[in-house]
Amino acid sequence: MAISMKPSAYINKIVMALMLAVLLLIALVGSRLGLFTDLDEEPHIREDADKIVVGVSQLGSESGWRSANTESVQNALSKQNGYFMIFSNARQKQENQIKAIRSFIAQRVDYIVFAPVVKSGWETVLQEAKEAGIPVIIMDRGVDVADKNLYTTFVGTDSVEEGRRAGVWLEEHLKKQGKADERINIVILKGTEGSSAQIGRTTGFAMVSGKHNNWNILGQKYGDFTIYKGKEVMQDFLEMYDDIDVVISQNDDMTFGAIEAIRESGRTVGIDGDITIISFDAVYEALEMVAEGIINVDIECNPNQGEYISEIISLLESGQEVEKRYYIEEDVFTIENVTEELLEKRTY
Ligand code: GZL
Repeated sequence: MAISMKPSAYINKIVMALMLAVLLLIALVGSRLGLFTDLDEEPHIREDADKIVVGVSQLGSESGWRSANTESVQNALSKQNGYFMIFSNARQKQENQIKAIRSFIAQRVDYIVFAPVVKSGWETVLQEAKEAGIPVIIMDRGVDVADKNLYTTFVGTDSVEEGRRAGVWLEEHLKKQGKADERINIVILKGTEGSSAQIGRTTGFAMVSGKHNNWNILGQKYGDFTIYKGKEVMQDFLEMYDDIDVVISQNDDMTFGAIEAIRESGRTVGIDGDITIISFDAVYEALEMVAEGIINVDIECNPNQGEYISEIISLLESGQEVEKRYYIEEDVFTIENVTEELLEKRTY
């Protein structure tokens, strides 16, 4: 029995056949044009074949510090220095970093450098890079992976030590003020939730604050390392508490926003102000505010990591061993040591 088809069924069949033909055409043309990277293909012959090809996944451009960090990497991994750099800005999204790293693997770069926006969730993509035989250099922030062999080395800063330094400075400051035993009301503006910088600075400061029962932490909120969010969080704190003595702000951009909010509320900041300001990063604009007595102390976090990365790649290129971790020198800045001479020499 012939199965008679309704007219609409004929049309569906024709449409399906046409769609299939179109898809086949796209695949044929696409492969001719090299639109699809087949992992088993021979690596594409790149322009600048003599260059070291480095895929860089930067987490974003959220702060002045981040811009300085990016500039440092781009200056170090330049064509003049023998590199062909492929740069990706993840705009604070982990999935964008994972996509970028997979793209670097598909392009068979020689090295991958990435600043992880958060600590966790990297095992799978780092395993893929390892299986592709591509060394991974982690920059600025850390990752939580059980197998440390999933990356070659880490170049960055010790955020726990930075947090501890903030606590030690506050201990000394209160002693000088004769307030070592007074009740001190503190609010904390935290950086990007889950980032090693936020976790480390919070942990380091808590190592000191936990020793002082008279230090009363009124509240801690995430300000995402940005000026806008820092201001918003500080406005919330000012509405909730009318007796804040100290602000711990985990980067200068949030500090700029917080100071704006405090001044708009009619209160003052800094050495002769109502509220003591403790900040992190020590970017140029913030150091000027330290010199003016507006920010009481700024715990440095050095963004100049590009040259370290270039050095490490040179060692690896010549078959030499590298350390598992490279911490960059950092300082603590107050009105006492932020001089005109120091400001003239600052590169960020
Ligand atoms: C710290 C770095 C932080 C800076 C912020 O190592 O990851 O991210 O403190 C930046 O300014 O946004």
